[in-house]
Amino acid sequence: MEIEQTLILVKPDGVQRGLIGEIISRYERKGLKLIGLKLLQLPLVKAEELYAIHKEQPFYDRLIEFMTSTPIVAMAVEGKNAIKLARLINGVTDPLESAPGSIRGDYSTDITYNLVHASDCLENAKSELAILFSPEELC
Ligand code: FUP
Repeated sequence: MEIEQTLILVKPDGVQRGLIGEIISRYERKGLKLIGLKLLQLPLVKAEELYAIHKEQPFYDRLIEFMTSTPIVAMAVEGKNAIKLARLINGVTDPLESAPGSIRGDYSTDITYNLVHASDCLENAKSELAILFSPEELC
């Protein structure tokens, strides 16, 4: 049972739809602890860094344009198995597969406009947290 830290983003659609509070409350209710939180317009270079692994994918340009279009909320959370739990709370990427009760299962019908991001492993959680937060910004 590992205490982990992970990065979660409320994507532009979540902010535009007024779902910030609803989304954050789901991680809090589960017992994950917020240790960093901010609203920002994601700079292009940071979006490219975050999604570098998808650079060759056909959806890459649309994804980058979307993620940099309007503000996002970035949060750092901490807890036992936080990385896996955050992704369970989010639901899987495909809206046809995401379970009711998950954020995507309850609120999203589109594979790109899917409301949230959460790091998928320890190594990526570390590098993604560093893209969005300086050490002084984490409590
Ligand atoms: P996830 O880990 O669930 O956020 O999803 P992935 O890392 O597989 O994909 C990252 C983002 O790419 C998704 F959130 C949305 C976007 N994407 C598409 O737009 N189309 C696709 O077919 C797959 C992913």
